[in-house]
Amino acid sequence: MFVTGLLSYAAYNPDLAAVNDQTPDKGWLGFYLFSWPTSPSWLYRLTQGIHVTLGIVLIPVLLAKLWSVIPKLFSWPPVRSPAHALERLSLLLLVGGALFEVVTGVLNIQLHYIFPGSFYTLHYYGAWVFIGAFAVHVVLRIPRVARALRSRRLRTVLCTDTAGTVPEPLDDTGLVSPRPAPATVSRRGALAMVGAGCLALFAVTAGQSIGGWWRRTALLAPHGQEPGTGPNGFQINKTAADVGIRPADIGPDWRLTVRGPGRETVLTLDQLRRLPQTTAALPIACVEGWSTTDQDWTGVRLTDLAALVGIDGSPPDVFVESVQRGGSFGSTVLRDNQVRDARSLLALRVNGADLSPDHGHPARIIVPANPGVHNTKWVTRLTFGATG
Ligand SMILES: Nc1nc2c(c(=O)[nH]1)N[C@H]1C(S)=C(S)[C@@H](COP(=O)(O)O)O[C@H]1N2
Ligand SMILES: [Mo]
Repeated sequence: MFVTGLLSYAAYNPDLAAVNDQTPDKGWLGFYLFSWPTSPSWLYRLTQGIHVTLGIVLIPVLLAKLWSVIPKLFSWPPVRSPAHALERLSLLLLVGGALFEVVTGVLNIQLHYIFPGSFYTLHYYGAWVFIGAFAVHVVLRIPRVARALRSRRLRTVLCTDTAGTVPEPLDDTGLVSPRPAPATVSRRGALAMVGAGCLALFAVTAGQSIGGWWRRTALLAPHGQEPGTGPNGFQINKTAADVGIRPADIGPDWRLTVRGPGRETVLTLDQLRRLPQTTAALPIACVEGWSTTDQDWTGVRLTDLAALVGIDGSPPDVFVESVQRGGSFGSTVLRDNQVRDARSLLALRVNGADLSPDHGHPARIIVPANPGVHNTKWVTRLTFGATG
């Protein structure tokens, strides 16, 4: 979870520009940031699919783990020494961090933005708090874990029914209830329940990341299972109406402005259509974990648009703006390595048809392995060499 989360953050190019990033003061927590590659084109589909699917699938494991340590809440006295106090504080960060990450993550993928601030900031800092506490916890507990695992055989545990299930012997860890009631579930029963919960969640979640036909099995996906039919019949994140795009904004008066150092050119949709057209099979992969299978996008290469304003050879980063007013997804900065990929397009068509208004008509960005949110729809201005 932590690694795929950090990868997702790097994929956003947060070190490029303020429009990409809502995480202020991250300082050296961003030490690892790197240029997110464009190959393989399904890279973000994979890493973010794993992040979100795994996050959901592990919820029963987290709940079972917390349930197993409930006796600790009642251990008395709550603090025995300064060292003990420190250790309990680290547990607060561990348990709090884990719950916080799950709750903010699930709220985000269910499109429920009730956060006091930016999701990125909260989820990013939360992840670092959790992983720090987790590392401390693992180091402190490894010897006890090893002892406990050696003390019994898995086979024996799996063969013991509820009647034969006896509590752990009382020790000084506070993990065992001092006056346990008779067992109501065997250890194997508890394991099976958690496993079945994980499997059930996997079965109704994974389809949204696999895309295509499998989307129908994603019963927990907030966008619904059926994205429509025809060339434009694949998942839509936000419709034109959702973000306040007016028909006039994307009608005959729409223009594309391309800017380079000291040069600017303005194109109509017809002029764009007369430029050399390239087709690339690329997916859309959203931070929320859903993604599409490859769609055939057709449009003008970003490198060809850079050449229009006199940038030949290796184009720099590009600042992309849409006709959208307000909101946070209306603009983005793409890195030079993304601009240079021959499959990076300002797309006008998809699967052989004009883009529908909801998929970004008249023109949208599509870049291989790019997080969905940076594939800006309803584009109206490209500024090469600027970062917002
Ligand atoms: N202008 C604009 N572009 C946008 C968005 C938006 O809200 N406004 N949403 C982004 C997000 S979060 C995703 S995942 C993709 C989804 O593209 P689609 O709706 O065509 O599938 O578009 C991106 N482009
Ligand atoms: Mo997205």
